[in-house]
Amino acid sequence: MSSIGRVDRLWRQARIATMMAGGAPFGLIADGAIAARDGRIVWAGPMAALPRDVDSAETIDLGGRLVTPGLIDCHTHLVFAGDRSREFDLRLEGASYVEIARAGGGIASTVLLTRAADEATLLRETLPRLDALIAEGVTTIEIKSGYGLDGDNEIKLLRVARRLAAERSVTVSTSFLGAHALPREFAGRPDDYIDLVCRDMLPAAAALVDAVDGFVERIGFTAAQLRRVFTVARALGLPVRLHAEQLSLCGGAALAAEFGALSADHLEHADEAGVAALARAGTVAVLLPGAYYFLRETQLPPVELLRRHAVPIAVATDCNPGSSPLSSLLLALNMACTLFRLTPEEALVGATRHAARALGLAAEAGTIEPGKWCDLCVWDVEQPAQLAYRIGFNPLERRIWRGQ
Ligand code: DI6
Ligand code: FE
Repeated sequence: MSSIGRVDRLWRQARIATMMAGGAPFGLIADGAIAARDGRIVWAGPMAALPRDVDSAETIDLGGRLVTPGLIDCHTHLVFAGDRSREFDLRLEGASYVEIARAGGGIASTVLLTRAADEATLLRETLPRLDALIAEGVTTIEIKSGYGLDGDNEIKLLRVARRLAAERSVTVSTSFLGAHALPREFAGRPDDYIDLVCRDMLPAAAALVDAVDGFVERIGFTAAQLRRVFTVARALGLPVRLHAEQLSLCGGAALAAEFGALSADHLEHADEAGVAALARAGTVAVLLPGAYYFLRETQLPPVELLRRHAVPIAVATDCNPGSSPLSSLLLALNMACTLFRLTPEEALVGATRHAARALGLAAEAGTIEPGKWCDLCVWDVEQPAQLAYRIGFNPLERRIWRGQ
């Protein structure tokens, strides 16, 4: 029997969904214990195998409750000002998302409001969205820029994203999304804007950035334009991710694969060649059912192809004001099952293990095993599948971030 020695905290009588691959469904341990030291898990396993020498400063009996890894929302546009409820009206009257964008609304309207807001205002407007996610057990969140679209405003958004990590007990991973939409001062000159992104904006933001994202789409940028941005990202040593094949097939999946992207996101219109390329590159497919639902899309992502090619699937909220004003990751799990036909286990893996991988954090988070951050959710449910099954119900009993 192994030895643990002194630990800060020991949780006992837990039903643990470790979310590790290869064992029982959900990596389930029926009657388990978890020990943490210095914010990391040092031991997790069945109570019967708990080393006798464990000496814990604090022991917590969970009374048989379910424990999962802390949830990871690996795709959000959390920091923005204002809302787009007027566009919601227009869409319900029949206008499409693309028509609204082409008429100067859409992302561009949020850019105007976001440029006008200072950091304190953005922080104040963003915290309720973050708190809603945290209340459901999110312990790691990815946050993109992309509503500034000039050097100073993109940096402002990234600084607010970093501030959020200081204000709350949550891990924030940032993505630079300068190539999200064409700012109106560059109307008709997309290549000039990409020049600015490559020469000035991205290098200036790099110190605040964990990865580089982009939007390859008819209302976004071409794959050739994003290739230039990704080439700069590579030179700066930054990993990439991409909004790919969301509204049409534009070659985003192939581009993501070409650069060994951490993730390719949305993918509703991806074809088999794109999926096979993602598989070869080891890129995670991030599915965003909130955007599919809110835009009333009908083209389903190619889930069967992703399974057949063994592409890891993650699920996220895409929380943003235009296509997915969703601040519930549990609802995203339910939607991934009801709309995309993921199994509850696939959905939960998608918000834990595969989400960690999509952020390049597979060694730190996403499963309950020794060495990882001690980020845990304790739930008042019997079965892990219930987390994806119920709608509009939050059974979180407690949330532990870095062992606390
Ligand atoms: N795809 C999306 O769904 C979001 N961004 C993107 O590239 C939408 C952002 C918005 O409409 O504000
Ligand atoms: Fe998005």
